Amino acid sequence: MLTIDRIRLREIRLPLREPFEISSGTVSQRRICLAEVTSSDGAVGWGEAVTDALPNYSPETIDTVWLAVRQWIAPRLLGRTLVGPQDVHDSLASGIQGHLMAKAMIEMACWALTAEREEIPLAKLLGGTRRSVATGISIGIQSDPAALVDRARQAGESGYRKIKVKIRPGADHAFIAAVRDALGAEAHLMADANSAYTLDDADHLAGLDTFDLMMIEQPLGQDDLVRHAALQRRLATPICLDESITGLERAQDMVALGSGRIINIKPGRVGGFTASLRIHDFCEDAGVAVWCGGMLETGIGRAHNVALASLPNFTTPGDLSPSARYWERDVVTPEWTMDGEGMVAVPWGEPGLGVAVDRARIEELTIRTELLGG
Ligand code: OSB
Ligand code: MG
Repeated sequence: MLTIDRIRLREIRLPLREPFEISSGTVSQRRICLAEVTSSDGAVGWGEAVTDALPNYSPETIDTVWLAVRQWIAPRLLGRTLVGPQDVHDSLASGIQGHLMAKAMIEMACWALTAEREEIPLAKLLGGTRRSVATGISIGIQSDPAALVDRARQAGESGYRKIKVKIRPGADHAFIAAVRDALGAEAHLMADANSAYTLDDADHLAGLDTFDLMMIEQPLGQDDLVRHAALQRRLATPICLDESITGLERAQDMVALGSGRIINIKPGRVGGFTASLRIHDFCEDAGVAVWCGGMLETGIGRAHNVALASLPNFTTPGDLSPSARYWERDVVTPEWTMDGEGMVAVPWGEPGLGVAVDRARIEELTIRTELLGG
């Protein structure tokens, strides 16, 4: 049984070590919403929203997350007794449309709280099996191909198992060609467009087929499952959907329509772990590869992602870079690290998140806080 007594929301500001540019915008300092959920027996679980300041990746922002939790999500959950974290997703499904990132933050905090309380690793609670997870890097748009090649080379040398390059019209073929040329035929390369193209660009995108990419992620708009299907028919490169997959039904639609062949599961985007597990299991049955994406999370969101990526059907390296790729100093101890083979250890020896939340560090970064319930 799980009774949620209170939820503390926090906004922290955390500068990235270097700006991260995608087709729809650049972020230099992250605005991150964290939630600390406390149960009636005093257990605590942390959640992190995958939003930022602007609605460029999805309609949600840190401010809509805050509003949705305060106005609709917290009142639905506070003081209610649930059988367990498995119930949170469906409890929030009816009567609150959308706001999946806000729901995910709270839902995932409830799973972390339960793992903490049962003194088992979050990975185990979720049904994970891997001792370590393979990681890839996501490299933002660079000023020119030579700068991108530098980054990609460094990444390859540090052990990353997959190199994802952000693209947009005007920064695509020449950039990818340069990286393929520099890293050789064996390198595991992919591109992520974050919806920067339209179906009119089909021939242009088919030109990427010669670079033997593992996949091209989200070339078209979030709602464009039908157009993605038309595009996939014209590409040899598999399409991977990110923004479009907001739950199990969209994953089923992708398969039914042929809109893509691979799914980037971000638990923070699909409404949390329950939805992620449903998508994972469906894809396993359907023979669709999945991998765990990232949203420049702190060590808290990273703990959630690493735990999820330990499930068996996460067969492709995730965007699970170590803390030092993003921050001067993370908000957890120990920080997340990666070995020379591109593997991140799943903390099986520790209960809950598997890392300690550094409260003093978080306090220092906090801009605002609000206590709901209690
Ligand atoms: O599309 O995967 C994406 C970051 C911000 C917004 C969208 C995306 C990303 C990333 C970052 O690719 C991956 C990471 O966390 O390292
Ligand atoms: Mg993406």
